Amino acid sequence: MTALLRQRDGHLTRDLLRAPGGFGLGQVPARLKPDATADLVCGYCSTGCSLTVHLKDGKPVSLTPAHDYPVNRGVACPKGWEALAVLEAPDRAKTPLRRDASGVRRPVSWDAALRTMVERFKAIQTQHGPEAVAFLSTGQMPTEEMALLGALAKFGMGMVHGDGNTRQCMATSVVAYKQAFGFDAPPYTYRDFEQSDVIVLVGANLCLAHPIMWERVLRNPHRPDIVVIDPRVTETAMQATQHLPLRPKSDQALFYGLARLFVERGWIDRGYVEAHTRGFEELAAAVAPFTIHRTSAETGLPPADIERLAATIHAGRRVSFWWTMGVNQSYQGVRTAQSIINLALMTGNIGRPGTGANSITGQCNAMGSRLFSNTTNLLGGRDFENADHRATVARTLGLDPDLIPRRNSWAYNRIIEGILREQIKGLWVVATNTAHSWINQGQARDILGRLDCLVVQDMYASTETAQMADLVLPAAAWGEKDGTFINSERRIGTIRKVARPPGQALPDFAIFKLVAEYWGCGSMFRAWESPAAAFQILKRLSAGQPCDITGIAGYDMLEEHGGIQWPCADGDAPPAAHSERRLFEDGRYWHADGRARLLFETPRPLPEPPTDRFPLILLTGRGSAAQWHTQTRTSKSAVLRKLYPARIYVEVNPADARERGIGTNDSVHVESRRGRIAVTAFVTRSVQPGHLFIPMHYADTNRLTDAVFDPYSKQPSYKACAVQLHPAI
Ligand SMILES: Nc1nc2c(c(=O)[nH]1)N[C@H]1C(S)=C(S)[C@@H](COP(=O)(O)OP(=O)(O)OC[C@H]3O[C@@H](n4cnc5c(=O)[nH]c(N)nc54)[C@H](O)[C@@H]3O)O[C@H]1N2
Ligand SMILES: Nc1nc2c(c(=O)[nH]1)N[C@H]1C(S)=C(S)[C@@H](COP(=O)(O)OP(=O)(O)OC[C@H]3O[C@@H](n4cnc5c(=O)[nH]c(N)nc54)[C@H](O)[C@@H]3O)O[C@H]1N2
Ligand code: SF4
Ligand SMILES: [Mo]
Repeated sequence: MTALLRQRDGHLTRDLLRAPGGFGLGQVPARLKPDATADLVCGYCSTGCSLTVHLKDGKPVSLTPAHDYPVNRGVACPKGWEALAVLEAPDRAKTPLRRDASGVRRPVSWDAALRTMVERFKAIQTQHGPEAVAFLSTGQMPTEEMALLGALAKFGMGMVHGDGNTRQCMATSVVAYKQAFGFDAPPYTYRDFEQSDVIVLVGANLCLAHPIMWERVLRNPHRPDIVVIDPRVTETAMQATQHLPLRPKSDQALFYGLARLFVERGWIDRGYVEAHTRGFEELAAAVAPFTIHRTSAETGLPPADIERLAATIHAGRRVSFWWTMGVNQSYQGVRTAQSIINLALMTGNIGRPGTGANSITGQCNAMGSRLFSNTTNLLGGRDFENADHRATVARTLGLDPDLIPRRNSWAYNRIIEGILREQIKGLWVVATNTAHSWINQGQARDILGRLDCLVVQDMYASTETAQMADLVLPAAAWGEKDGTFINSERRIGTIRKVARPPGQALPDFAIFKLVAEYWGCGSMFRAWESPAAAFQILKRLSAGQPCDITGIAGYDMLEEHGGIQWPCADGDAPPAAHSERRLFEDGRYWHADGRARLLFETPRPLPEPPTDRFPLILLTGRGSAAQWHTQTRTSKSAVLRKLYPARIYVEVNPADARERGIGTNDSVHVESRRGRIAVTAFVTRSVQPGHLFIPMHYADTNRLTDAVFDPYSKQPSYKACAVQLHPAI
């Protein structure tokens, strides 16, 4: 039987490798001439720049930013320029690795790896129930791959729980938008950056984190007021016309204080509020206690600065509000995001050029994950708990509706807790580095270590999480496979295979197909024969949803148009090439009554306030434009390595440094209730007295952070915990 299986699977593997759509191990696909160019959407951040890869003799030799793409128009940041360089690193995962009885990871064949994975996961499910195996995925794979993983895991392998690293990043915006607008939809187009006369950036450091969006701000011909609300003097704040260095997590109080001022002064767009929103009177009553004095006391901002910001927003004709992780990564992120949405709605700053309540996304395909990964949403932005939605998805996929779980997945934090409580015994981690990026890392690693079986699917075998794995599955990377990403402005763009994956590494799509075959549910996914075929399935899954993309013929149309923003429904006039579209121009939202909701709640104090023992607040975030997250990719480029400090460092205000006798480049210890780490001091006024900042890119940072979460979105509150700083003696 085993021999038969092996023979059959051997055939299958070979068939899959030969399949159309670029699974293959061979050179670049035949459709690309040996000396051609191909345009690929960048695989790092959500800006979604297009990069032109130049091939010589069938190999990629260089890359330049695409000139005619509506997103980046000929520019790219250092990560984009170096995107090819990181593919050839020596620590690429080239063959499956399996941990043997003595604890050493040894190379094995795909056949052995897949048999091991299936045997061990099935044994866990037999003993502890199907829910005892879960997955964690990503915002950094093509939508076709995420959708196949989510469908395979939940419909084919019987899992109920699967979440993504987008929980660490976007969950707050998802919930905020769903509750306010009736669907998860960032409403803007990047042209809004160029059309605003007031740009309000809340907890967003565009200059580092979205440099090409910042380029769009610089193209604004209206000499806009640029307001940065951030406790730190970031690179973006340095270029702002107004910087409000508020106390961490006091944004909600600030926006309620602003709302009160607007109500008091009659600066409300009454016509818009009455026609398109619900809950204004209740909101006005709820913000009444936020007098300028209370707001000033809670935010630490002088009353005059708050008044000035109010006056600027009131005077603006096209005001856009943008937020990122300074808002989302908070124990009260959802209500904070909604306090921003409220102000945009109350002032009628939405649905017109240069306006909007705009959450900027993070990873290249965060939006694909939000709509199609089948984690928190059922495929196509639907709801697992809704029988009609399950029926539609089952019909579209030709499946028995009973195969679709009737309840939502646990969120990431609950999956981790489930391991601790021995409810989850097997975990499949795909394209995320939990052992580095998850909050309170000491605890997270201890918990991952308790699993019966940890499978890690990554392009590198060296990540902190892969090093803990029982089984490593080697994945092809960006540039080595086909598919689509959805950027921050809802634009769908393509990536193409231009390079050969190293060794036996396979595109994630092919790995999922193989897992399906070995699991015995391959027949459920026959129609998913290639990424291009999967795209046609995604289109059908989107039909009738706000994110309807049935009007997009396929990859060629996407490439001809310079990407296409959703919605793009079949029957609608096709969008003009290179067009830029925003949502809500008709003032209709996706709640049944067509109105947006104004939502609020009393702000809460910091969960871990400073004390005598831990008197400082630690902020974390992006450290440079050249570093990406846990650095698995960006640390492989010699060019990028020159652009950031190799060693972990902490930014300290001169007052706190002086008090402790600390100078720049001194070795210091930063300690929280979770642990103590050794870092280098950088004394700078960019952080306020009482605050420290450590970039997230270094493995030790999350040894300090405190595992608290927003109650609605379950997003981790990475950006404020209590710490102490000592000289290292
Ligand atoms: N170079 C680079 N670019 C990236 C990434 C990367 O790793 N490297 N990652 C991408 C991803 S996935 C994401 S999610 C984005 C993140 O993009 P950003 O959110 O812009 O980046 P962060 O530095 O995490 O956080 C932004 C700011 O929030 C501030 N902040 C902290 N607490 C508060 C608060 O309570 N209120 C306010 N108003 N501000 C606060 C911090 O001081 C920080 O300057 O970047 C994307 N782009
Ligand atoms: N303290 C602190 N912690 C944070 C944050 C913070 O601001 N402060 N920010 C949080 C945020 S917003 C985010 S998004 C997370 C990010 O956290 P992670 O998702 O853990 O970070 P990455 O380094 O991007 O991990 C992606 C992994 O996927 C692999 N990979 C890349 N491409 C592919 C592919 O095509 N296939 C496969 N199979 N693997 C691939 C990479 O090698 C890498 O190991 O970190 C969070 N953690
Ligand atoms: S800004 Fe983002 S999408 Fe553009 S090149 Fe840089 S990392 Fe890539
Ligand atoms: Mo993120």
